[in-house]
Amino acid sequence: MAKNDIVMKRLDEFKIELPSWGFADTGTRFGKFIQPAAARNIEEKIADAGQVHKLTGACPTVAVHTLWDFPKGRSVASVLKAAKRHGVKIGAINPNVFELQQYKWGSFTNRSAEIREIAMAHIRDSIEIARQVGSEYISLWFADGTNYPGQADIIERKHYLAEALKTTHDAMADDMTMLVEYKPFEPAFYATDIADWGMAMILARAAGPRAKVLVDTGHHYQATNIEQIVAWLLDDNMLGGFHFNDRKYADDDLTLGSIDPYQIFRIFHEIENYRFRNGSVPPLAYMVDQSHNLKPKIEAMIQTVDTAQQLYAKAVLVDRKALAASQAKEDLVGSENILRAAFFTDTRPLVAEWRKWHGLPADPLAAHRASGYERRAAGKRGVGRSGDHSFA
Ligand code: PSV
Ligand code: MN
Repeated sequence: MAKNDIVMKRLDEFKIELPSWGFADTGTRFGKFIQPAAARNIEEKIADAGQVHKLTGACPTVAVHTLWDFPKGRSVASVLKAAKRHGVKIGAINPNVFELQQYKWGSFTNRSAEIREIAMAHIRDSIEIARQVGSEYISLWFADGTNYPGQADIIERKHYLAEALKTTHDAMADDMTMLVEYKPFEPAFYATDIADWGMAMILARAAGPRAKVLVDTGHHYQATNIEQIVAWLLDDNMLGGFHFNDRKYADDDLTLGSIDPYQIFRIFHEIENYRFRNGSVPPLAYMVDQSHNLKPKIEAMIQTVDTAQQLYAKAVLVDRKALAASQAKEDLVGSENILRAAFFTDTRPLVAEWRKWHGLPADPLAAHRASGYERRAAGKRGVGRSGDHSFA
């Protein structure tokens, strides 16, 4: 198959899940700036995700957060109805065991068996929601950790986690996968209970075969070689998916590739290299995890999807046979230049061609701007919304 045809095929397969929370007003701990067009509830979040999918054709599913999107009184049926109306499906279910007061000392790692059981009940509820909406993923992230040396017994907390994750694994239907996400710090500032990919992998392995590791690109220290982690996890059949975002400092949740597009390209390169070596890639959940404090949210999502497609296409273009030959000769400059040649290829025409082929706008951002969606949403949603919230 010609290289460009392979790019088209890969773009067909490359689906990116959008996070419901990325369409709502969010902020930093110093406050939030309100956007009149921001979604106020799950129906509006789904409508916005639907707009991104309609224009990009690449985002058929929306990740939801159990606590934020299924508050008391919100039926699963109404969420399913909204998804149908806006042409998307519900994707990963994200339990939320980090926000309520009871989790001050942890959820699954709380020394109180009663609190651990409350957290487990929420996870079971989330698994039930997954069953009802037909989602194949339960995506787990824990804020659990300690803030000071000596605060708790690190190993005791590890044992609590292992036990609870095994219970979670066994509570899932056979066709479900659980994703275990790690993060080095925040909100815990001394020892996060699942701080890195090694810890996540040990726990996922112990939980069972349907537990995999989730790599959130923002959850690493500055110098960490994320693509190496991706390559290793893939090779050990332990990679389950991604939370895409970019960062300058820590978990900044900036739009993908806004700071370091080469890094995202290198991650995609490792995925395609795995395919080159093995013939195929295991199912991976490509998800966005971004909250846009200042950029208009739908625009930021379209920009992210566009960037992801461009960078993925570049990675597909790497001449892997030439690379292998160059590596065998220890030709460092030549090998690196093979990667750089693909990275510096302008893939915009290729992605535009893919869109044309699917009857999509060649420039989804321009199409969104021309559609008047933002203005209409602001008119409907902005009413009664204060732009000068004060924070205590
Ligand atoms: C935590 O920082 C995290 O990356 C988890 O994935 C949460 O589900 C998400 O952010 C909430 O925004
Ligand atoms: Mn995340």
